[in-house]
Amino acid sequence: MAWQVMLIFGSPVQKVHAPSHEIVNGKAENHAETPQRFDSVLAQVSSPVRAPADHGLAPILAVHEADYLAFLQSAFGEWRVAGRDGDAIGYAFPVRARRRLALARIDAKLGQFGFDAVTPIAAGTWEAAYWGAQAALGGIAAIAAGEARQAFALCRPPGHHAGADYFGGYCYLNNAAIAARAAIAAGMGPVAVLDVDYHHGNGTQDIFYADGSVLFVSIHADPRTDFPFFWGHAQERGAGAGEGANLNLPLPRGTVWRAYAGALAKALEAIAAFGARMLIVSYGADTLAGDPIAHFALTRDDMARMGAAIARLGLPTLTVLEGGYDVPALGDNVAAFLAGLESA
Ligand code: Q9C
Ligand code: ZN
Repeated sequence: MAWQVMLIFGSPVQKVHAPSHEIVNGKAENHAETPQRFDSVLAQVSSPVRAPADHGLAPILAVHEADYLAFLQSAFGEWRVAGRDGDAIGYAFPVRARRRLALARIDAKLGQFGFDAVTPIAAGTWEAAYWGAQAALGGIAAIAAGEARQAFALCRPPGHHAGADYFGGYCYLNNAAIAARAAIAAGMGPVAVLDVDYHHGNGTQDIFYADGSVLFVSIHADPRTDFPFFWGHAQERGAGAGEGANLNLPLPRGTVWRAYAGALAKALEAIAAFGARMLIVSYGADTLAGDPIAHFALTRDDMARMGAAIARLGLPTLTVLEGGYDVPALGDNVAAFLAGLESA
């Protein structure tokens, strides 16, 4: 048996982000992406969770625009100054001619930088997202230093729907992309990002779409039926220097392990063919049967199978947490996936 060290990173500050509501079917419902998700994972992982060092804003600025980061830091305060209760949420979005305008009103800024009505900015959103990104950077630093061959970052809020200058899909900072750029800066490239969350990782795709130094591969629910709808279609293959470095493998609702494993085999083949030397996995447990907002039908044992299949690539691997909304089951699924990853 190979005794690989899996180091786990996360900060309790990540729990201060606690949005109350999201818009579901036209009504305000309790938000699915809760701080209890952090505790569910904390209770089930086998090794102690390390608080990450503060790597500062520079590695985040390697992915996100400075004005977008300034907005994330000031938005909730501006919302309060405007006399509003509750969380900041936009209601008007620029589908045509999206560009930077010197907008005064917080509602306008929320539309300029956000793309949906399910991703509120709450009191602790910036601090939680910042420390989630630091958790991912802690994992890269540990692997770069040879302390571990694998790491897991307990990122919540999640990251894969966030782009260079936008938030959405419960995501504000793209932890996987920040980690990928940090890995390249540390000389660990070429990097592949494998996204196995139920939803397409549109933010990660967008960040690397014309960047041939990172391969992005995603297995997800067909965007014709599922969020984020506008991205994740099979014909999106990258552009310019990134032409061919984007692979989307959409699957229908109801997908079970047999069909999922076929898509995973294609994904792993593409990662090997790309010549990746470092792997970042965006792991969402929302592929689990019975997830309250998603519609695949994988089991806990399938999570272990998925981890083991990925481990056969033999690459240094950072896993970052994305979705998974069956809160009591989340920690056990993460633990099963990580045990699979450590088994090869
Ligand atoms: N009625 C992540 O998993 N819409 N984000 C769901 C359900 C938003 C998911 C609608 C889903 C966002 C990281
Ligand atoms: Zn998801």
